[in-house]
This record gives sequence, C-alpha cells and structure tokens, in this order.
Amino acid sequence: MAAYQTLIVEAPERAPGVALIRLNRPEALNALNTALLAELAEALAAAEADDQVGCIVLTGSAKAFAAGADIKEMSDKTYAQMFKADFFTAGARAVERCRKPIIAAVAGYALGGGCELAMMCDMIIAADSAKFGQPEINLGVAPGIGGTQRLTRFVGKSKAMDMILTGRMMDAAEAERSGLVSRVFPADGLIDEVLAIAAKIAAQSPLAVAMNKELVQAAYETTLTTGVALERRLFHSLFAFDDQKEGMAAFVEKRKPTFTGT
Ligand code: CO8
Repeated sequence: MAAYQTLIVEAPERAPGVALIRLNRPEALNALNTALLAELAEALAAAEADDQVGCIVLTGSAKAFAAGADIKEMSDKTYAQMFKADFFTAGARAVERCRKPIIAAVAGYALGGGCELAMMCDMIIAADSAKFGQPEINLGVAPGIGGTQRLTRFVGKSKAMDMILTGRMMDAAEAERSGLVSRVFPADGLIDEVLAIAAKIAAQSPLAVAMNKELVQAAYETTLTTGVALERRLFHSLFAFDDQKEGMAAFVEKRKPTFTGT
C-alpha cells in the first residue's frame, strides 16, 4: 500500500475485498485541504485499479469524519485564486467518478465539506455519535461541493433549508429518520459493522455491483421513464456475463456462487 501524509489506507484481513481509507489529519479534525483531497483522489484511483478491491470504505476518527473544508487554508483566498485553482474539486470528482461502491462510515462531526464528502459516497452508515451539518452560513459563505443540492435530495426542501440557513447540526437519529443515513450503529462497533457490509458487497459479482451502482445513481440524474429504460438495457446486458450464469446456477444447485467478474 502507498504511504500517504493525510490518509491511512488498509486492506483489513477480516474484510476480504475491502479497501479502508481513513482520513487522518487529527490536528484539524480531518479538515479537507488540498493535500488531503489530492491524496484521496490517488487512493481512490488505486483502489479502483485493484481487481482485489470490490468495495471502498471511507472513514475518519471517533471525533470527526471531517469538520469541513480547511478554513485556515481558505480564509485568505481571493476570488481569482478560488476560481483558478478550482479548489477541492479534484478530490470531489474522484469520489463522484469512482465506479466501485464507496461507503462513508461516519462517527463524530461531518460538517460542511465533510458532510458533502459523505453525501458523495454511495451510502452513509453512521455511529450514534455522528453529527451532520452545513454550517457554512456561519462563515458568511455557502456549501461549495454539492451540499445544497445533495442534502436537499436526501432530506427534502424544508429540512435542507433549516440545516443550511441556520447552520444547525443533525444527530444520527434525525439523520436516519430523514433518509440521510442508511443505518446507525453504536460508535464502538461502527467500523466492524461497516466492514462486514462492505465485505458482503465485495463478494458479489463486481460487474453486477458496478451496474447496480450506475442504475441507482441514474435515479438522481434522469426521468423515471429514461431510468427504467436504462435499467432494462443493463439488466439484459448482465446476461452476457459468466457471473449471471454462475449466480443463477448456484441458486438452482443450492450452493454459494463464486463470482469471477467475467
Ligand atoms: N478547518 C480548519 N481547522 C479546523 C476545522 C476546519 N473546518 N475544524 C476544526 N479545525 C481545527 C480547529 O481550528 C482546532 O485547531 P487548533 O487546535 O489549532 O485551534 C482543531 O481543529 C480542533 O477543533 P476545535 O478546538 O474547534 O474542536 P471543538 O471540539 O471545540 O469543536 C467543531 C469542534 C464544532 C467541529 C469546531 O471545530 C468547528 O466548528 N469547526 C468548523 C466547522 C465548519 O465551519 N465547517 C465548515 C467549513 S467551510 C466548508 O466546509 C465549505 C466547503 C465547500 C468548499 C468548496 C470550495 C470550492
């Protein structure tokens, strides 16, 4: 595994097929800076290129998934600098572009860019200690890597306005009730639970996983008619793969399938 300054990347033995990427800037509650986002793009590209990896877990520390974009790095920037450097978008695009599933395992603060990063992932699983928020309004700015759009799609207009205009935080129970997170676990068991879920995904056909991910993403990007038509085409195309034959044969023969990604 490559060595990073702002991340710890592991292939946990207890979760075959899973790449665990831990944000690691404890001195700044994992605030997202240029270096971290560049390394995140690199780590995601490496996980994507590795045939042994079927699912990626992105996490932080017990105290913070990420407390936002790095305010100290941003505070003196001019409009021209922000525009030219396209600050942060390389890392964000790497998450959005990744074809393998990414689970955000969130404990503690997921604020501002941290909440936005979690929402870019394919699902959010939270510890009961998690706190989500878009507090940019308190800094005189707005979310800048998708928060206004994604939070609104997750929780609806009224709650998104409430969160974004007041800058208040949402706890894990409210986040689960609102559809922002899929499941909540006690904080001390979070990583084990998420790794077990990720390992289950990694054991599936990687082709079927990638197509299923693409189809659910399409639900956010297109009309119902177009999305359903795309689903039908991809469903048909899955019959071109050995993994479909293996999956269905295994069911009929009452055994576990062994998928090969072919
Ligand atoms: N940036 C930089 N440093 C941070 C950040 C941050 N976002 N958050 C915390 N830190 C630092 C603190 O400055 C402190 O450092 P030091 O010890 O050197 O003073 C250290 O982390 C520990 O933090 P605290 O002492 O504040 O810890 P507390 O437990 O008292 O409070 C909080 C925790 C409530 C999370 C508090 O740290 C906080 O409010 N943080 C800021 C949250 C925030 O406003 N986030 C939004 C940032 S803006 C943003 O994300 C915009 C995204 C879009 C950018 C798109 C560009 C195109």
